[in-house]
Amino acid sequence: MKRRDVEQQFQAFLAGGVNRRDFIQRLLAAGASVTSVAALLEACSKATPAPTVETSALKPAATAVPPPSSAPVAEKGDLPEIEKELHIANWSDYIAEDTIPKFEKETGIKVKYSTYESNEDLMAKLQIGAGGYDIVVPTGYVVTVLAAQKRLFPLRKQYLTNWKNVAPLFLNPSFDPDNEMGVPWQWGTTGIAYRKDKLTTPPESWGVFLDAKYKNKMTMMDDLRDAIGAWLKYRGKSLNASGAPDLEQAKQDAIAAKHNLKAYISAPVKGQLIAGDVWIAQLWNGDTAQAKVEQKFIEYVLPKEGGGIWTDSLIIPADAPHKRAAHEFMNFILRPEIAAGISEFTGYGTPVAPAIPLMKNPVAFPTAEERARLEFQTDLGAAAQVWDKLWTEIKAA
Ligand code: N2P
Repeated sequence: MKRRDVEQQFQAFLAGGVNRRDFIQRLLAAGASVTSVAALLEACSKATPAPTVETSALKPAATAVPPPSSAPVAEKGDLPEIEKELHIANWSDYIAEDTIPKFEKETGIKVKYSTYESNEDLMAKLQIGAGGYDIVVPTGYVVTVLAAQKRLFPLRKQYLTNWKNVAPLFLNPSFDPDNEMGVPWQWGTTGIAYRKDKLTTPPESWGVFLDAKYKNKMTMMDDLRDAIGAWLKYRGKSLNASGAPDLEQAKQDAIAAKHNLKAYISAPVKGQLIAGDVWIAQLWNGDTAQAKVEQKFIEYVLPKEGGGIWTDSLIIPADAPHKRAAHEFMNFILRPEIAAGISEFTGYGTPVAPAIPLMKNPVAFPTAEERARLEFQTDLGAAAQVWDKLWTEIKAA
């Protein structure tokens, strides 16, 4: 989409001629990506309406305006009685098989459960506003974006009696400094899964994806933050970099590697790793552990240049229809035995401290040496649009 068209839509929106939903739909229909629309809306929620829109108006301005009238005003008090339904959208393969049945049996609440494969997918589900979701599970930097847009319902801690079980490491994260918005769900890292029976030497660098020897036997994640982030790390940069030269270099590296890739694919690559169609895949530690249960030759490595570490959180969208039932679910998964069951299945780390001694193979918190190589993704702010454009160019190359 041309910048001029974006500016026209943006101006009409600021002038009140286009409602929020139409504005979002027009941008998406015209080919704008969800990440750039999200960044624009974030800028919007902070920008003062202006008669003409200069490029600078696309950046957050200092003066705040109230949230759009469609966003419910945050209530601090009690919620009505527990609703009988709950709609959850979560990443695929990210919960134990018995978690939902147990919750339904115990509470009588009927759960509708759907899945997605990336934060981009999740934002698309939320942006079109058709979901009616009560709980979704974004990564930390997305919590920052949604909170800035006033699209989250602040937690009512009076219903979270098990909050005391959250390990201190997960209290007051930078993306939710006062723990007002999210309940930590799982944490993990982004590295490389590989088939040790197919390779002579284990991969140790993101540079392995540049090696034509493994052409069509390798995949990287279908996620711009992970896929571009890896190339920034490869060159010793931050995976949150926004400088033009760093991003240009990452683009060159990504395009060079793309010629060797079978696909950009995230969690669903597990089947191909198990079958041996893929030997080397950029992947998260937990999904790798799930695949290893079925194929013992699958291993995981954190490249020497470092990778990503993240926490995903349960959050309640501001327009969620069943907010009290959502709190019941949050409190349920903070129970040690329930949290242990979830992480035993997912292969990710649990933020619920008393769950750890109940587990056979708990994921250990990263050591100081590992932490030094790991970096949290943060909100890119205005640079999100630049990343978006880069990703489109990489995909088209
Ligand atoms: C889902 C794993 C999602 C982790 N299988 C991404 N933060």
